This record gives sequence, C-alpha cells and structure tokens, in this order.
Amino acid sequence: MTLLTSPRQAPDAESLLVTLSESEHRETAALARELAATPPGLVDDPQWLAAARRMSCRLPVRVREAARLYKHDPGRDGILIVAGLPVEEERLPLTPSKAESVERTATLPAAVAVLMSMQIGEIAAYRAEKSGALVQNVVPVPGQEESQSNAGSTPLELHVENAFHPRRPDCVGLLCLRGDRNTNAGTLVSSIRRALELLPADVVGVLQEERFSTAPPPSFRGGASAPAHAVLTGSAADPDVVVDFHATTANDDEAKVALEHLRTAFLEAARTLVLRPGEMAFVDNRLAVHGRTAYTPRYDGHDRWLHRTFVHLDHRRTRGHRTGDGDVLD
Ligand SMILES: O=C(O)CCC(=O)C(=O)O
Ligand SMILES: [Fe+2]
Repeated sequence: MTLLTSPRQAPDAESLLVTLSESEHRETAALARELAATPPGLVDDPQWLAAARRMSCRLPVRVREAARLYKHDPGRDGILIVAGLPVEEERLPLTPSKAESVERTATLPAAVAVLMSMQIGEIAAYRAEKSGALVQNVVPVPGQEESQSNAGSTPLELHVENAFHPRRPDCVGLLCLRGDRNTNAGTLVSSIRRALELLPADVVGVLQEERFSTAPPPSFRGGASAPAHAVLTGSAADPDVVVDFHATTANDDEAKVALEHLRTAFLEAARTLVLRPGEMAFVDNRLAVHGRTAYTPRYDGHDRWLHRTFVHLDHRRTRGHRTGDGDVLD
C-alpha cells in the first residue's frame, strides 16, 4: 500500500491507494467467485452476508491493512482507493438503464463490493431508498439527465450522502464496473480538512451554528427535513461536515453567505476521480463531500456503471433502527 500521487490525481493528493498485484488480483477473484457461488446467491440474504463477512477477512493483507489505517485516519482527502479488483468487464451484461436499479444477485462485482465494504465496517442501506438494497447501481437513466441524483448526467452538486439523515453513512463505497467511454464522468471529492484552510474565521464561526436546514434527496421516499443544524461540528480544528449544496438551505442572510464561501472552498479543494473498471473508492462521509461532473450517456448498454454501498463503522449505534438486527435501516 502506498500513500502516493497517481498521474490522474492533483499533485498534492494524499490518498490511501492500493493497486493489487497480479497474484493479489487472482486471489481476490477466487475469493469473490467463491462468495458469488455461496447459497442462496443473493446479496441481501442474511446467510450470504454472514459468509461475506467471514470471507472478507481473506482479502489480501495489503487491502486489510489499508482498511485498518483508513478507519484510524481517513487522511487529508478522506479517500481510500483499491485498484485492480476483479469485475470481469468483458463479461458484464449491458449497463442497466432503469430508475432505482439495484443488484440483488450475487454477481462477481457485487461480491467484490460487499467483501470490500465488510472490511471497512458494516454494510448498510435504508428501507426508504432504492428498496433497501445493499448494492445499488449508479447508472444514467433516460429522462433523468437533469436530476440531482446519481441517475442524472448534468453536474451533481457536492453533498454529504443523505445529509438530512441522523444515521447517514460513515463511508460511501463506489466500485467501477464500466467507465465512461469519454472519461468525462468524474467523481468529485473534497474534504473539510482541505477546505477549512481556505475559510475566514468568521465564516467558520457561522458554519458552526445551527442556522441551516437540509431536505431529503430525491432518492429518499417520504423522509423529513432535519431540524436546524450546524454545518461544521465536533473538533474546531478538524471538524465533521454535514451539507448538501442542493438540499441544504441557510436560515438567514449571513448563513447564506457562509454557505456560499464553503461551496467555493470545497470546489477549489476538490479532486476529480475518473474511476476505471476494477477501482473502488471509499469516501469518508463525515469529513468529505462528493459530487459528479457532467457527461453524455448514450443509453446503449455501454454507459458508465458503478456499484454503490454504504458503510457504518459502529453497527451498535443503529441497532434501534434495524429490524431483526439486519443491515437495512428503517
Ligand atoms: O456518480 C458518481 O460518481 C457519484 C454519484 C453519487 O453521488 C452517489 O452515487 O452517491
Ligand atoms: Fe452521493
């Protein structure tokens, strides 16, 4: 595992990056195939998930080491990238194009996404979003080009995932199955650790006060807005951030100016990850926001396709919201 700058990253990028060697790739492919073949072959099945949890301990040691370091400290960017994962791009079916598409079958890429997520923490989903599926498809959907959701293809505003939700994910995982053929679609990631340095002290002060409101995203059915909240919480020197530049509104004029400052700082500090097949990025959802640049889908079955997972680092904290101790939050 290296702490390095790849040619596709900003020169001062500091992300945990693990590129699997050929033998690690083979080992991971064998493990994922074994999991994919484990009965009943369904991602959301408790027995299958129990097998996945155990088997995730057999991922290559460098991956487990990176996961351990990332959980201790997600770094300046809040990103962990594992590259060279098996997704068998040449054997993939056509990219789905239906709204709210999810992956319930234990395919090889779904098994990889779950194995990786299980090493970071506890995989989670929300019953009110994408039918509570643990592995979701991030694909462009015809007619939803302009939507501020992962089905759109116009610029997607920087956001904390499910910012309105009191039990939002701690990390978001994005595994690339098929890249954008024009490599225009970039996942933007920006951390408050970088953006904070660009903000005047008085702006930071306003962001620390409960002067903001956040509505649920379009993907969430029937969620209620969060009560007035601060955008920056916790340590003043190394805060957590809760904001969605599409869904968060300022409750007064001064707060509005502060929010605009924050957006500018995030954009200035943002990195663009153009994910390639077999690359999985984890974004720390407590100290980083993410979004997406615009791209042009053709809806011909060869558009960009990612699997998305959510991770909680403390399973127990959400117990009161998970029926039957499962992985789906009510
Ligand atoms: O398409 C992307 O790169 C990210 C989309 C997104 O924000 C999400 O799926 O949560
Ligand atoms: Fe997102």
